Amino acid sequence: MKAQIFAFLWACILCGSFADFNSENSAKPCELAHKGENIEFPKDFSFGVATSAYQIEGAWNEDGKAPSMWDTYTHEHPERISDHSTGDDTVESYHRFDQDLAVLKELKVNFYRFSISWSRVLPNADTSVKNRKGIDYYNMVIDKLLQNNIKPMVTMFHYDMPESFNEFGGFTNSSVIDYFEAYASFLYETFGDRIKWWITFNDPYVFCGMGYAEGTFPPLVHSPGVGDYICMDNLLRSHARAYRSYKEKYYSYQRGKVGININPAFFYRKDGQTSDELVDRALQYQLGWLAGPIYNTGNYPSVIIQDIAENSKIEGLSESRLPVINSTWSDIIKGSGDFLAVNYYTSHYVEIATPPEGEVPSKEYDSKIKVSMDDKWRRAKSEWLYCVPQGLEDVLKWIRDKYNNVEVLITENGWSDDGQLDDPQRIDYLRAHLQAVLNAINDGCNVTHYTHWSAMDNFEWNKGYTEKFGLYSVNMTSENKERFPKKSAAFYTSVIDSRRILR
Ligand code: PNW
Repeated sequence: MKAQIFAFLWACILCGSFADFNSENSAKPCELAHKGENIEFPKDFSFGVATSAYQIEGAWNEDGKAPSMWDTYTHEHPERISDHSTGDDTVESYHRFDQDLAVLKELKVNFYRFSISWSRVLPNADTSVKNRKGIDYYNMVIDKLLQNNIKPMVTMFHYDMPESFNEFGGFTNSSVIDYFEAYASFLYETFGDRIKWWITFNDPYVFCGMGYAEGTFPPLVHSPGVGDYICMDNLLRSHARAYRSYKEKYYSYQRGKVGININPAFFYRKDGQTSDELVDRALQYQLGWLAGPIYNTGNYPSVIIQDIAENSKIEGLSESRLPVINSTWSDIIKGSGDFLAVNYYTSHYVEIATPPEGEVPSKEYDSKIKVSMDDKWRRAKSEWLYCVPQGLEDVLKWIRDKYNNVEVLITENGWSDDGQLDDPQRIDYLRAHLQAVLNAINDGCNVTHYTHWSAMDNFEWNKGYTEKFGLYSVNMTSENKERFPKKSAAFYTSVIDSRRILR
């Protein structure tokens, strides 16, 4: 009896403090005022939603698919996933694409961004085996989208490296460049008659940083300042070669576009000063690391080259930890993007750390910066995600100014919660970020697509099914895994219908 009373009291305390967090949190601003004259999105502006293969497909070992490193990782390390879950089945999109299609039709999206599982179509990672059933699945997806007037947009690589290639080094083995180029060419050949939007890589910073520096994502390598830099370098070269292959062999008759996806934040000075130098440094270390070489100079940003060379010397190394891009490679890399795809979620405060913080070596240490969040910003369920819509507007303007107003696609933007159908916070976030996009367009930014992450709740990497980003909820306990619209889904459709952000 005592224990029951105690449990009851404890529950009350917990629910009380949760209610406090929630009401206090929702009182925080998550909005952005309209700027400029136009209140309508341009006629040819497209709205879509995104997913990725490992997060939604399931069928991890069916019909000839070989494991990716996310399959082996979740099987071997359940303790690393918040709810000890895996993506073995997830929302079963491999078997339930018709249900996904119904969602997309109901949302009235203009396009659908999904990713192809490399080891589902090429189980050996190379082109020695082309898995018919895997290819048939994506052909079915693409054809049904087109029949319904929904443009397919493909991500070639969304974290799920084939395990067979991971075993011999993954993105630290420079053979990955040849393997990725062959994979990309195979995709152009097989699907390029119908795919006009190709994204080579999703979120290189997250992938290389968590996989090869922090060691919190597979392949669990802890090698900050070395492993992550090599990963980024091989990934950049893989991207550039895949781009060149398209231009040389496929573009003349397929006429599509190829770009890369980067996840920037904007940075605001903690000391309130207005000089741009620190903000620029922070952005170069993040967005500029890959966008600089591709959309600007063909080489890494000079601030990065200098800092890392200096520190490497102090550490007694004969060469910089940052790989060198020679002139042959520079020519391949420079200009290797028809558009820049941006996943924007949140922003940070930035300050110079004196002395520099972080492990020696590490990106944190090399960059000499320290980032933080503001208590005044509204927080999502994910601890890294705060609502800072102004950051999206500012990032878009920075891209406009630094990269010659390259075409920008927002390929992800979204909010996490517990998955409730009544989700006013997601609506606030969506509304404010759409406003940021419209403000940026009114200010001359060349943004042509907005994509919400995600179409439906799915496997959120190390957070399993505990953080939900969907416009639709999925009944995970029923046999048919029905998808149900949240209130935010209707709001998004109202924007797509009216091309305005309704109050
Ligand atoms: C994206 N950040 O990753 C991924 O592409 C999705 O697969 C994922 O489900 C989604 O975000 C939600 O986490 C990001 O810290 C993770 O700014 C973190 C950040 C950005 C993108």
